[in-house]
Amino acid sequence: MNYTNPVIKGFYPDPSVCFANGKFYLVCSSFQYFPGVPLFESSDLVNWTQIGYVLTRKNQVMLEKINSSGGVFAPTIRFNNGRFYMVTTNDTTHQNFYVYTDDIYGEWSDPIYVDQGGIDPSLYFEDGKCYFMSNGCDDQGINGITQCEIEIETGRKLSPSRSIWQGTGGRYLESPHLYRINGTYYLMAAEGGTEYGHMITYARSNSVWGPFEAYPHNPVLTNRNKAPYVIQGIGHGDLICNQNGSWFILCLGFRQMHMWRPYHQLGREVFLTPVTFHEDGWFTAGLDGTTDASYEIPGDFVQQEKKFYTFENTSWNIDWCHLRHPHMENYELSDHRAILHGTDVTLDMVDSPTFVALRQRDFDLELECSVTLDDSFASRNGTLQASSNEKVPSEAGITFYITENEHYDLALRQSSDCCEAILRLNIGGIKHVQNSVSLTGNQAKLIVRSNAFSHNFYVSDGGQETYLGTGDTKYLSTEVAEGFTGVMIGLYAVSGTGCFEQFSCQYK
Ligand code: 6LW
Repeated sequence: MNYTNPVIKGFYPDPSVCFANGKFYLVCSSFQYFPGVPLFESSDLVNWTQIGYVLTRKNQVMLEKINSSGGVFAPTIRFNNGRFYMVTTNDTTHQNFYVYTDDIYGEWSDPIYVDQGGIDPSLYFEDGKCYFMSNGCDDQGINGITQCEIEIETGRKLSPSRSIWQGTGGRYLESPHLYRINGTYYLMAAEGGTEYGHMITYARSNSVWGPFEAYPHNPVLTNRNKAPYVIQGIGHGDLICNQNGSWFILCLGFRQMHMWRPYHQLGREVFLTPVTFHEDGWFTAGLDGTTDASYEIPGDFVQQEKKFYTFENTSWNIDWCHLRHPHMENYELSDHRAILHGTDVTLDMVDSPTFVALRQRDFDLELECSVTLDDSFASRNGTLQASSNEKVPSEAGITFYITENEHYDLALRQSSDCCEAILRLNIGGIKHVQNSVSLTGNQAKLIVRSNAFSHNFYVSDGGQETYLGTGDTKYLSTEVAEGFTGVMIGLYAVSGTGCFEQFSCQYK
Protein backbone atom coordinates (compact mmCIF):
# COMPACT_ATOMS: atom_id res chain seq x y z
CA MET A 1 0.00 0.00 0.00
CA ASN A 2 0.97 3.59 -0.47
CA TYR A 3 1.05 6.07 2.39
CA THR A 4 1.62 9.80 2.58
CA ASN A 5 3.64 11.70 5.15
CA PRO A 6 3.07 13.11 7.68
CA VAL A 7 1.19 10.17 9.18
CA ILE A 8 0.01 12.44 12.03
CA LYS A 9 -0.61 16.04 10.97
CA GLY A 10 -0.38 19.10 13.18
CA PHE A 11 1.61 19.92 16.29
CA TYR A 12 2.55 16.44 17.60
CA PRO A 13 6.35 16.62 18.05
CA ASP A 14 8.96 14.23 19.40
CA PRO A 15 7.11 10.97 18.70
CA SER A 16 8.00 7.80 20.56
CA VAL A 17 6.40 4.45 19.85
CA CYS A 18 6.10 0.96 21.33
CA PHE A 19 4.33 -2.28 20.44
CA ALA A 20 2.07 -4.06 22.92
CA ASN A 21 -0.81 -6.52 22.76
CA GLY A 22 -0.94 -6.43 18.94
CA LYS A 23 -1.08 -2.62 18.68
CA PHE A 24 1.32 0.30 18.41
CA TYR A 25 1.17 3.17 20.89
CA LEU A 26 2.67 6.60 20.31
CA VAL A 27 3.20 9.65 22.52
CA CYS A 28 4.20 13.25 21.74
CA SER A 29 5.40 16.25 23.68
CA SER A 30 2.86 18.88 24.77
CA PHE A 31 4.73 21.77 26.47
CA GLN A 32 2.31 24.24 28.15
CA TYR A 33 -0.86 22.41 27.10
CA PHE A 34 -3.03 20.27 29.37
CA PRO A 35 -3.80 17.41 29.46
CA GLY A 36 -0.20 16.56 28.65
CA VAL A 37 1.35 13.99 26.31
CA PRO A 38 -1.16 13.01 23.60
CA LEU A 39 -1.48 9.21 23.26
CA PHE A 40 -2.26 7.44 19.97
CA GLU A 41 -3.02 3.87 18.92
CA SER A 42 -2.45 2.16 15.56
CA SER A 43 -2.47 -1.31 14.07
CA ASP A 44 -0.33 -0.49 11.02
CA LEU A 45 1.95 2.47 11.95
CA VAL A 46 0.22 4.58 9.27
CA ASN A 47 -3.31 5.15 10.65
CA TRP A 48 -3.21 6.67 14.13
CA THR A 49 -6.15 7.40 16.42
CA GLN A 50 -5.72 9.55 19.49
CA ILE A 51 -7.08 7.62 22.48
CA GLY A 52 -6.37 10.19 25.16
CA TYR A 53 -3.55 11.81 27.08
CA VAL A 54 -1.05 10.43 29.57
CA LEU A 55 -0.87 13.35 32.02
CA THR A 56 -4.49 14.02 32.91
CA ARG A 57 -4.18 15.10 36.54
CA LYS A 58 -2.80 18.36 37.83
CA ASN A 59 -0.54 16.60 40.35
CA GLN A 60 1.26 14.74 37.54
CA VAL A 61 2.77 17.88 36.01
CA MET A 62 3.50 21.43 37.10
CA LEU A 63 2.29 23.88 34.43
CA GLU A 64 1.37 26.90 36.54
CA LYS A 65 2.27 30.09 34.65
CA ILE A 66 4.99 28.31 32.70
CA ASN A 67 6.33 29.96 29.55
CA SER A 68 5.16 28.92 26.10
CA SER A 69 7.25 25.93 24.97
CA GLY A 70 8.24 25.22 28.58
CA GLY A 71 6.76 22.28 30.45
CA VAL A 72 6.51 18.84 28.92
CA PHE A 73 9.37 18.05 26.54
CA ALA A 74 9.97 14.89 24.53
CA PRO A 75 8.45 11.72 26.04
CA THR A 76 9.34 8.06 25.51
CA ILE A 77 6.80 5.24 25.72
CA ARG A 78 7.88 1.66 26.53
CA PHE A 79 6.07 -1.56 27.42
CA ASN A 80 7.62 -4.06 29.81
CA ASN A 81 6.16 -6.98 31.68
CA GLY A 82 2.55 -5.99 31.06
CA ARG A 83 3.08 -2.36 32.04
CA PHE A 84 3.33 0.84 29.97
CA TYR A 85 5.83 3.50 30.98
CA MET A 86 5.98 7.09 29.76
CA VAL A 87 9.08 9.05 30.73
CA THR A 88 9.57 12.75 30.05
CA THR A 89 11.10 16.03 31.25
CA ASN A 90 9.33 19.02 32.71
CA ASP A 91 11.79 21.49 31.24
CA THR A 92 10.44 24.33 33.41
CA THR A 93 11.13 22.53 36.70
CA HIS A 94 14.15 20.62 35.26
CA GLN A 95 12.74 17.31 36.45
CA ASN A 96 12.84 13.95 34.72
CA PHE A 97 9.98 11.65 35.70
CA TYR A 98 7.95 8.68 34.56
CA VAL A 99 4.41 7.44 35.05
CA TYR A 100 3.03 3.98 34.36
CA THR A 101 -0.23 2.17 33.70
CA ASP A 102 -1.35 -1.42 33.22
CA ASP A 103 -4.40 -0.21 31.27
CA ILE A 104 -3.56 1.89 28.24
CA TYR A 105 -7.15 3.24 28.20
CA GLY A 106 -7.06 4.11 31.89
CA GLU A 107 -5.34 6.54 34.24
CA TRP A 108 -1.58 6.67 34.67
CA SER A 109 0.28 6.68 37.98
CA ASP A 110 1.60 9.64 39.90
CA PRO A 111 5.07 10.75 38.77
CA ILE A 112 8.23 8.96 39.87
CA TYR A 113 11.28 11.22 39.67
CA VAL A 114 14.78 10.23 38.57
CA ASP A 115 17.78 12.13 39.84
CA GLN A 116 19.55 12.52 36.51
CA GLY A 117 19.57 15.77 34.54
CA GLY A 118 19.30 16.53 30.83
CA ILE A 119 16.26 16.23 28.58
CA ASP A 120 14.66 13.57 26.39
CA PRO A 121 14.79 10.66 28.84
CA SER A 122 14.32 7.11 27.62
CA LEU A 123 14.06 3.69 29.26
CA TYR A 124 15.56 0.39 28.21
CA PHE A 125 14.50 -2.85 29.93
CA GLU A 126 16.55 -6.04 29.93
CA ASP A 127 16.68 -9.13 32.16
CA GLY A 128 14.78 -7.50 35.01
CA LYS A 129 16.96 -4.37 34.85
CA CYS A 130 15.97 -0.90 33.74
CA TYR A 131 18.36 1.61 32.21
CA PHE A 132 17.50 5.30 32.15
CA MET A 133 19.20 7.59 29.64
CA SER A 134 18.97 11.27 28.75
CA ASN A 135 21.20 13.89 27.16
CA GLY A 136 23.39 16.08 29.37
CA CYS A 137 26.25 15.62 31.81
CA ASP A 138 27.17 12.49 33.73
CA ASP A 139 28.36 12.35 37.35
CA GLN A 140 31.88 13.34 36.19
CA GLY A 141 30.67 16.33 34.18
CA ILE A 142 31.17 14.59 30.83
CA ASN A 143 28.62 15.61 28.22
CA GLY A 144 26.77 13.29 25.91
CA ILE A 145 24.14 10.60 26.15
CA THR A 146 24.15 9.71 29.82
CA GLN A 147 22.86 6.50 31.34
CA CYS A 148 22.25 4.97 34.74
CA GLU A 149 20.50 1.87 35.99
CA ILE A 150 17.39 2.57 38.04
CA GLU A 151 15.05 0.67 40.31
CA ILE A 152 11.85 0.86 38.30
CA GLU A 153 9.53 0.77 41.35
CA THR A 154 11.06 3.89 42.90
CA GLY A 155 13.20 5.67 40.28
CA ARG A 156 16.21 5.30 42.63
CA LYS A 157 19.56 5.24 40.86
CA LEU A 158 21.34 1.88 41.16
CA SER A 159 24.49 3.02 39.35
CA PRO A 160 26.32 6.28 38.73
CA SER A 161 25.26 8.26 35.65
CA ARG A 162 27.78 7.56 32.91
CA SER A 163 28.22 9.24 29.58
CA ILE A 164 27.99 6.47 26.96
CA TRP A 165 28.14 8.28 23.60
CA GLN A 166 29.20 11.72 22.39
CA GLY A 167 27.40 11.60 19.04
CA THR A 168 29.00 12.63 15.76
CA GLY A 169 29.78 16.26 16.52
CA GLY A 170 26.43 17.83 15.65
CA ARG A 171 25.01 20.41 18.02
CA TYR A 172 22.25 19.46 20.48
CA LEU A 173 22.81 15.74 20.86
CA GLU A 174 19.42 14.57 22.20
CA SER A 175 16.57 12.03 22.05
CA PRO A 176 18.55 8.86 22.85
CA HIS A 177 16.84 5.48 22.51
CA LEU A 178 18.52 2.12 23.10
CA TYR A 179 17.46 -1.15 21.41
CA ARG A 180 18.79 -4.68 21.31
CA ILE A 181 18.38 -6.23 17.86
CA ASN A 182 19.87 -9.63 16.98
CA GLY A 183 22.12 -9.45 20.03
CA THR A 184 23.57 -6.02 19.20
CA TYR A 185 22.83 -2.79 21.08
CA TYR A 186 21.85 0.16 18.91
CA LEU A 187 21.82 3.67 20.34
CA MET A 188 19.89 6.12 18.17
CA ALA A 189 19.80 9.88 18.79
CA ALA A 190 19.19 13.24 17.14
CA GLU A 191 21.69 16.00 16.46
CA GLY A 192 21.73 19.37 14.72
CA GLY A 193 18.90 21.02 16.67
CA THR A 194 15.23 20.72 15.89
CA GLU A 195 15.34 23.15 12.97
CA TYR A 196 16.64 22.83 9.40
CA GLY A 197 19.87 21.03 10.43
CA HIS A 198 18.09 18.25 12.30
CA MET A 199 19.27 14.66 11.78
CA ILE A 200 19.19 11.15 13.20
CA THR A 201 22.45 9.38 13.98
CA TYR A 202 23.25 6.07 15.64
CA ALA A 203 25.96 3.81 17.00
CA ARG A 204 26.19 0.18 18.09
CA SER A 205 27.90 -1.91 20.75
CA ASN A 206 28.06 -5.39 22.23
CA SER A 207 27.42 -4.00 25.68
CA VAL A 208 24.64 -1.89 27.17
CA TRP A 209 27.32 0.45 28.57
CA GLY A 210 29.29 0.74 25.32
CA PRO A 211 31.77 1.59 23.93
CA PHE A 212 29.54 2.54 21.02
CA GLU A 213 30.85 2.56 17.47
CA ALA A 214 29.19 5.19 15.26
CA TYR A 215 27.57 4.16 11.99
CA PRO A 216 30.20 5.21 9.42
CA HIS A 217 27.71 7.03 7.18
CA ASN A 218 25.89 9.13 9.77
CA PRO A 219 23.49 10.84 9.68
CA VAL A 220 21.29 7.86 8.86
CA LEU A 221 18.30 10.15 8.24
CA THR A 222 18.07 13.89 7.53
CA ASN A 223 16.42 16.25 5.04
CA ARG A 224 18.95 19.03 5.69
CA ASN A 225 20.35 18.76 2.14
CA LYS A 226 17.10 17.83 0.44
CA ALA A 227 16.06 20.95 -1.39
CA PRO A 228 13.96 22.41 -2.68
CA TYR A 229 11.62 20.26 -0.63
CA VAL A 230 8.80 21.18 1.72
CA ILE A 231 9.53 18.43 4.28
CA GLN A 232 12.32 19.69 6.53
CA GLY A 233 13.63 19.32 10.09
CA ILE A 234 13.50 15.51 10.02
CA GLY A 235 14.94 14.15 13.28
CA HIS A 236 14.15 13.00 16.81
CA GLY A 237 12.75 9.54 16.14
CA ASP A 238 12.15 6.07 17.46
CA LEU A 239 12.88 2.75 15.73
CA ILE A 240 10.05 0.22 15.48
CA CYS A 241 9.40 -3.16 13.82
CA ASN A 242 5.94 -3.91 12.42
CA GLN A 243 4.12 -7.27 12.53
CA ASN A 244 5.69 -8.35 9.18
CA GLY A 245 9.21 -7.82 10.48
CA SER A 246 9.73 -4.55 8.54
CA TRP A 247 11.54 -1.76 10.34
CA PHE A 248 10.66 1.93 10.38
CA ILE A 249 11.74 5.18 11.98
CA LEU A 250 8.86 7.30 13.29
CA CYS A 251 10.21 10.80 13.71
CA LEU A 252 9.34 14.46 13.69
CA GLY A 253 9.62 16.82 10.76
CA PHE A 254 7.77 19.87 9.51
CA ARG A 255 6.17 21.09 6.33
CA GLN A 256 7.20 24.49 5.06
CA MET A 257 4.25 26.56 3.85
CA HIS A 258 5.77 26.47 0.35
CA MET A 259 8.91 25.24 -1.35
CA TRP A 260 10.37 28.76 -1.43
CA ARG A 261 8.93 30.09 1.82
CA PRO A 262 10.85 28.61 4.76
CA TYR A 263 8.21 29.08 7.45
CA HIS A 264 6.15 26.42 9.17
CA GLN A 265 3.03 27.12 11.19
CA LEU A 266 1.64 23.63 11.82
CA GLY A 267 4.34 22.68 14.30
CA ARG A 268 6.43 19.55 14.11
CA GLU A 269 4.47 16.56 12.83
CA VAL A 270 4.95 12.78 12.72
CA PHE A 271 6.69 11.15 9.73
CA LEU A 272 7.22 7.46 8.94
CA THR A 273 10.28 6.28 7.01
CA PRO A 274 11.09 2.65 6.06
CA VAL A 275 14.36 1.23 7.42
CA THR A 276 16.50 -1.54 5.91
CA PHE A 277 18.87 -3.71 7.93
CA HIS A 278 21.91 -4.89 5.97
CA GLU A 279 24.06 -8.02 6.32
CA ASP A 280 26.80 -6.13 8.12
CA GLY A 281 24.29 -5.25 10.86
CA TRP A 282 24.05 -1.53 10.02
CA PHE A 283 20.74 -0.08 8.94
CA THR A 284 19.79 2.65 6.47
CA ALA A 285 16.63 4.73 6.26
CA GLY A 286 14.54 5.84 3.29
CA LEU A 287 15.96 5.36 -0.19
CA ASP A 288 18.86 7.74 0.30
CA GLY A 289 18.79 8.68 3.98
CA THR A 290 15.99 11.21 3.56
CA THR A 291 12.26 11.21 4.30
CA ASP A 292 9.93 11.44 1.30
CA ALA A 293 6.32 12.55 1.06
CA SER A 294 5.11 9.03 0.26
CA TYR A 295 6.19 5.40 0.28
CA GLU A 296 4.94 2.08 -1.03
CA ILE A 297 5.11 -0.61 1.66
CA PRO A 298 3.76 -4.19 1.85
CA GLY A 299 0.29 -4.51 3.39
CA ASP A 300 -3.29 -4.25 2.22
CA PHE A 301 -4.56 -1.48 4.48
CA VAL A 302 -5.69 1.97 3.40
CA GLN A 303 -4.54 5.30 4.81
CA GLN A 304 -7.54 7.14 6.19
CA GLU A 305 -7.62 10.79 7.15
CA LYS A 306 -10.14 12.61 9.26
CA LYS A 307 -10.89 15.87 7.48
CA PHE A 308 -13.96 17.14 9.27
CA TYR A 309 -14.05 18.14 12.94
CA THR A 310 -17.20 19.06 14.86
CA PHE A 311 -18.28 19.06 18.50
CA GLU A 312 -20.26 15.92 17.73
CA ASN A 313 -17.42 13.90 16.22
CA THR A 314 -14.67 14.93 18.65
CA SER A 315 -14.29 14.33 22.35
CA TRP A 316 -13.47 17.07 24.84
CA ASN A 317 -11.17 14.70 26.75
CA ILE A 318 -9.33 13.33 23.74
CA ASP A 319 -9.10 15.84 20.93
CA TRP A 320 -9.24 19.16 22.78
CA CYS A 321 -6.86 20.69 25.28
CA HIS A 322 -6.26 23.78 27.38
CA LEU A 323 -3.51 26.30 28.07
CA ARG A 324 -1.77 25.30 31.31
CA HIS A 325 -4.03 24.05 34.10
CA PRO A 326 -7.59 25.02 33.21
CA HIS A 327 -10.10 26.26 35.77
CA MET A 328 -12.74 23.70 34.88
CA GLU A 329 -15.48 25.58 36.71
CA ASN A 330 -15.37 28.03 33.78
CA TYR A 331 -16.21 25.38 31.18
CA GLU A 332 -19.54 23.75 30.36
CA LEU A 333 -18.66 21.32 27.60
CA SER A 334 -21.37 19.12 26.12
CA ASP A 335 -22.06 17.17 22.93
CA HIS A 336 -23.36 20.07 20.86
CA ARG A 337 -22.09 23.15 22.60
CA ALA A 338 -19.36 24.79 24.63
CA ILE A 339 -20.17 27.48 27.14
CA LEU A 340 -17.03 29.31 28.18
CA HIS A 341 -17.03 31.69 31.13
CA GLY A 342 -14.25 34.22 30.70
CA THR A 343 -12.13 35.66 33.48
CA ASP A 344 -9.85 38.68 33.29
CA VAL A 345 -7.04 36.43 32.05
CA THR A 346 -6.53 37.22 28.36
CA LEU A 347 -4.82 35.28 25.58
CA ASP A 348 -1.85 37.66 25.92
CA MET A 349 -0.96 36.42 29.39
CA VAL A 350 1.31 33.60 30.48
CA ASP A 351 -1.53 32.07 32.45
CA SER A 352 -4.64 29.99 31.86
CA PRO A 353 -7.30 31.94 29.97
CA THR A 354 -10.65 30.24 29.37
CA PHE A 355 -9.54 28.46 26.21
CA VAL A 356 -10.11 25.06 24.64
CA ALA A 357 -8.38 24.10 21.41
CA LEU A 358 -7.75 21.64 18.61
CA ARG A 359 -4.51 21.48 16.65
CA GLN A 360 -4.54 23.05 13.20
CA ARG A 361 -3.94 19.93 11.13
CA ASP A 362 -3.43 21.25 7.62
CA PHE A 363 -3.06 24.45 5.63
CA ASP A 364 -6.36 24.59 3.71
CA LEU A 365 -9.46 24.74 5.84
CA GLU A 366 -12.85 26.32 6.31
CA LEU A 367 -14.04 26.87 9.85
CA GLU A 368 -17.46 28.00 11.07
CA CYS A 369 -18.87 28.49 14.52
CA SER A 370 -21.91 30.23 15.87
CA VAL A 371 -21.07 32.36 18.92
CA THR A 372 -23.35 34.15 21.38
CA LEU A 373 -21.82 36.63 23.77
CA ASP A 374 -23.58 37.04 27.08
CA ASP A 375 -22.27 39.95 29.06
CA SER A 376 -24.65 39.44 31.95
CA PHE A 377 -22.68 36.42 33.15
CA ALA A 378 -19.60 38.55 33.55
CA SER A 379 -19.35 38.43 37.31
CA ARG A 380 -20.71 34.90 37.64
CA ASN A 381 -19.88 33.36 40.99
CA GLY A 382 -17.21 35.95 41.51
CA THR A 383 -14.87 34.01 39.21
CA LEU A 384 -13.62 37.26 37.80
CA GLN A 385 -10.42 38.22 39.51
CA ALA A 386 -10.73 41.88 40.40
CA SER A 387 -7.08 42.60 39.72
CA SER A 388 -7.72 45.95 38.08
CA ASN A 389 -10.42 48.58 38.50
CA GLU A 390 -11.04 48.73 34.80
CA LYS A 391 -13.29 45.97 33.60
CA VAL A 392 -11.91 44.00 30.66
CA PRO A 393 -14.55 44.16 27.86
CA SER A 394 -16.43 40.90 27.40
CA GLU A 395 -15.18 38.96 24.42
CA ALA A 396 -15.71 35.47 23.02
CA GLY A 397 -14.42 34.00 19.79
CA ILE A 398 -12.00 31.89 17.82
CA THR A 399 -8.23 32.30 17.95
CA PHE A 400 -5.47 30.95 15.74
CA TYR A 401 -2.88 30.80 18.48
CA ILE A 402 0.80 29.89 18.63
CA THR A 403 2.02 31.94 21.62
CA GLU A 404 0.66 34.71 23.83
CA ASN A 405 2.38 37.21 21.51
CA GLU A 406 1.30 35.73 18.17
CA HIS A 407 -2.36 34.97 17.62
CA TYR A 408 -5.20 36.09 15.36
CA ASP A 409 -8.53 36.55 17.13
CA LEU A 410 -11.94 36.68 15.48
CA ALA A 411 -14.45 37.50 18.20
CA LEU A 412 -17.64 39.06 19.44
CA ARG A 413 -16.89 41.94 21.80
CA GLN A 414 -19.14 44.05 23.95
CA SER A 415 -18.66 47.76 23.30
CA SER A 416 -20.41 50.49 25.28
CA ASP A 417 -23.64 50.43 23.29
CA CYS A 418 -23.62 47.26 21.19
CA CYS A 419 -21.98 44.00 20.44
CA GLU A 420 -19.44 44.02 17.63
CA ALA A 421 -17.42 41.50 15.67
CA ILE A 422 -13.69 42.21 15.64
CA LEU A 423 -10.57 40.90 13.99
CA ARG A 424 -7.48 41.44 16.12
CA LEU A 425 -4.01 40.56 14.82
CA ASN A 426 -1.34 40.07 17.49
CA ILE A 427 2.20 39.84 16.18
CA GLY A 428 5.34 40.26 18.25
CA GLY A 429 3.31 41.69 21.11
CA ILE A 430 1.73 44.35 18.82
CA LYS A 431 -2.04 44.10 19.15
CA HIS A 432 -3.98 45.61 16.31
CA VAL A 433 -7.74 45.58 15.85
CA GLN A 434 -7.83 45.34 12.08
CA ASN A 435 -11.56 45.73 11.68
CA SER A 436 -14.80 45.81 13.63
CA VAL A 437 -18.45 45.77 12.62
CA SER A 438 -21.51 46.37 14.77
CA LEU A 439 -23.87 43.44 15.07
CA THR A 440 -27.64 43.50 15.14
CA GLY A 441 -27.68 41.36 18.29
CA ASN A 442 -25.24 39.45 20.46
CA GLN A 443 -24.98 36.44 18.17
CA ALA A 444 -23.08 35.79 14.92
CA LYS A 445 -21.42 33.11 12.88
CA LEU A 446 -17.63 33.39 12.76
CA ILE A 447 -15.96 32.06 9.61
CA VAL A 448 -12.28 31.46 8.78
CA ARG A 449 -11.03 30.36 5.38
CA SER A 450 -7.34 29.48 5.41
CA ASN A 451 -4.71 28.41 2.95
CA ALA A 452 -0.95 27.98 3.33
CA PHE A 453 -0.35 31.74 3.18
CA SER A 454 -3.34 33.43 4.75
CA HIS A 455 -6.14 33.18 7.25
CA ASN A 456 -9.17 35.07 5.93
CA PHE A 457 -11.74 36.17 8.49
CA TYR A 458 -15.49 36.76 8.05
CA VAL A 459 -18.54 37.31 10.19
CA SER A 460 -22.09 36.42 9.24
CA ASP A 461 -24.87 38.36 10.97
CA GLY A 462 -28.38 37.23 10.10
CA GLY A 463 -27.09 35.61 6.90
CA GLN A 464 -25.19 38.73 5.83
CA GLU A 465 -21.49 37.87 5.45
CA THR A 466 -18.82 40.55 5.95
CA TYR A 467 -15.11 40.15 5.24
CA LEU A 468 -13.11 41.47 8.20
CA GLY A 469 -9.56 40.99 6.98
CA THR A 470 -6.63 38.67 6.47
CA GLY A 471 -3.65 37.61 8.54
CA ASP A 472 -0.48 36.26 6.94
CA THR A 473 0.15 32.71 8.22
CA LYS A 474 3.89 33.30 8.37
CA TYR A 475 3.58 35.49 11.48
CA LEU A 476 2.11 32.52 13.31
CA SER A 477 5.02 30.28 12.29
CA THR A 478 7.73 28.84 14.50
CA GLU A 479 10.32 30.90 12.61
CA VAL A 480 8.56 34.08 13.83
CA ALA A 481 6.99 33.06 17.15
CA GLU A 482 9.90 30.78 18.19
CA GLY A 483 9.52 27.76 20.42
CA PHE A 484 8.47 24.20 19.81
CA THR A 485 4.70 24.31 19.30
CA GLY A 486 2.34 24.83 16.33
CA VAL A 487 -0.88 26.69 15.65
CA MET A 488 -3.87 25.78 17.81
CA ILE A 489 -7.44 26.62 16.87
CA GLY A 490 -8.91 27.85 20.14
CA LEU A 491 -12.35 28.81 21.38
CA TYR A 492 -11.97 31.41 24.11
CA ALA A 493 -13.78 33.85 26.33
CA VAL A 494 -12.55 36.83 28.30
CA SER A 495 -14.62 38.50 30.99
CA GLY A 496 -18.09 37.60 29.61
CA THR A 497 -19.57 34.27 28.62
CA GLY A 498 -19.44 32.78 25.14
CA CYS A 499 -21.78 30.11 23.93
CA PHE A 500 -20.27 28.21 20.96
CA GLU A 501 -22.50 26.07 18.73
CA GLN A 502 -22.39 24.41 15.32
CA PHE A 503 -18.61 24.27 15.22
CA SER A 504 -17.13 22.74 12.10
CA CYS A 505 -13.63 22.70 10.71
CA GLN A 506 -13.34 21.18 7.25
CA TYR A 507 -9.90 20.47 5.79
CA LYS A 508 -9.67 20.46 2.01
C1 6LW B 1 13.00 18.04 22.52
C2 6LW B 1 14.25 17.82 21.82
C3 6LW B 1 13.89 18.41 20.58
O1 6LW B 1 13.00 17.72 23.86
O2 6LW B 1 13.15 19.50 20.83
O3 6LW B 1 13.45 17.87 18.43
C4 6LW B 1 12.85 19.47 22.19
N1 6LW B 1 14.13 17.82 19.49
O4 6LW B 1 14.62 16.51 21.62
C5 6LW B 1 11.49 19.99 22.40
O5 6LW B 1 10.58 19.28 21.59
